[in-house]
Amino acid sequence: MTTAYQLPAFIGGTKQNLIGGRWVSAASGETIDVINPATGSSLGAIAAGGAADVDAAVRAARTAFEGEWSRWTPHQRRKLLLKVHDVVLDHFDELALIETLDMGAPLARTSGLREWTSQVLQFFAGQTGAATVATAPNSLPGDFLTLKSLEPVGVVGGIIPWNGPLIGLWWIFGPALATGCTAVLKPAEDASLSVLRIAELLTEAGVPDGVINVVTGYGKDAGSALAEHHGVDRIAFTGSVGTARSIVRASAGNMKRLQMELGGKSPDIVFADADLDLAVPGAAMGVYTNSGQVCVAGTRIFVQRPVHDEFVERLGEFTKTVRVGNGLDPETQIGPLISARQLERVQHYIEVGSGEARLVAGGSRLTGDHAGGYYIEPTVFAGATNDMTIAQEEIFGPVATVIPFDDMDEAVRLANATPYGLAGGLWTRNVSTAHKVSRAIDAGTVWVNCYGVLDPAIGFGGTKMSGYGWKGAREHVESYLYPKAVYMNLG
Ligand code: TXE
Repeated sequence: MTTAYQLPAFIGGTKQNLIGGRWVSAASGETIDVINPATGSSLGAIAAGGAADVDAAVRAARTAFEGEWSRWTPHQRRKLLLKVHDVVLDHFDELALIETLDMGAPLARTSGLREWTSQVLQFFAGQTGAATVATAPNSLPGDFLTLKSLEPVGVVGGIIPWNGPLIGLWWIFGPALATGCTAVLKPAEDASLSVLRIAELLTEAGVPDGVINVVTGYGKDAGSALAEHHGVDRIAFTGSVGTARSIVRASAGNMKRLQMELGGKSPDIVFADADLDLAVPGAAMGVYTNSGQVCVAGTRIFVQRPVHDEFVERLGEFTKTVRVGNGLDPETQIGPLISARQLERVQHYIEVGSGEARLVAGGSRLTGDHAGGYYIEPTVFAGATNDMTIAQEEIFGPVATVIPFDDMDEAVRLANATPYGLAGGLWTRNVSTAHKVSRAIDAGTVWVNCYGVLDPAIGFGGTKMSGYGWKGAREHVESYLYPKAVYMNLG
């Protein structure tokens, strides 16, 4: 049952790109249909941007970077970010609805991002003074004055995926606005609407023309053109490892600075002394949230043998209670997958998993009222080992794989036996276990007795094949700046 809602006026028609403060169609005139994953019906179209559009956007971003924007003081940029904060929050109900319609996440989740959005914008507003200048008056023999400053790197190309554009875009716009960089953002072809609406709001909030540009389109056209463009100084990418490799190669031409946040196959370890009332729903939702389309999803659940059977049984029971449906229904906990392609991918892995391990719950596509959408039941496999395909490859769907273990050493060894290193979790009442294991897990972020919480002032990032470059905190801001030394002989 979906409650009555008013379709935002923004939905429908053909959207254009924002280039140099003007809304323009793709040079080719081509468009991409926008599909509501909950119903399979059309929400309009976006521009299918390509190399010519990216080139125009990069030129506009360069002109803005070298123009009036370069003379804005940190104080002015802070005021601008706070204004953006207010305008975006004023429109948050509309933005959440657009995101739900466009990429399927439940309204409960997208509206719940209001507080996080407020925090992330306030955080970046507080970072506009990061480009400080340090002086060292007497550090060299003779009469020298040395200055060390941090300068904005220039034009930043952002390439983001479809699993949470309402979150992903701030990791690019936030630091760009804070540091005086300019940006060209290429959202995913499957979910661009909330980015385009926010681009309108940024203009309304007073972001100068050309500082923020948005070019929609396919990765092979607009994305690769951005990665190759010699007018781009830095690429911030979130997505798959395969695409990351091609971006790394394409960006070598002018030695772009890179930030790569890729996938994961994160371990979530349940020790025998854990509070299972907390661990069962916590670990389950650590996989199912956003239909499993989360880079940090804790998809490999390692459970210590004394509680293994009880845990599996309770996880199966919990999973059957999770409400899957149209994200507009306030009761819905899990919406559809993003696309027919993603549904096919997840179904393929469920088939592989059924041949490798024991299916405990879920596993089927929803039919009946849900036939038009890309819904899959949350799914649990048990009796698995860490070398199985479902334990090694990122599925990006609501599929949990439970693997038993005997002791702490084995848990850590199995947890780290993956090419990825984005995140991990553990559930225990023992503070010593919590410390030892959280240090031993090879991952950028570890949660203890919780999963997926994120403070923009602390941030997160990955290691190994999950990429490099921290999102959030001072490190993120500094990666939009480069250090510069000036040695002055005063003699
Ligand atoms: O990702 P892509 P896809 C993983 C997840 C998912 C799989 C495939 O396992 O099932 O990747 O998803 C743009 N040059 N993650 O195919 O291709 C593309 O248009 C430049 C994990 O959607 O990486 C989109 O904007 N750009 C991940 C963005 O890259 C290119 C989130 C991501 O798409 C390009 C998403 C190219 N050659 C998927 N090709 C996470 N870490 O959260 C594509 N793009």
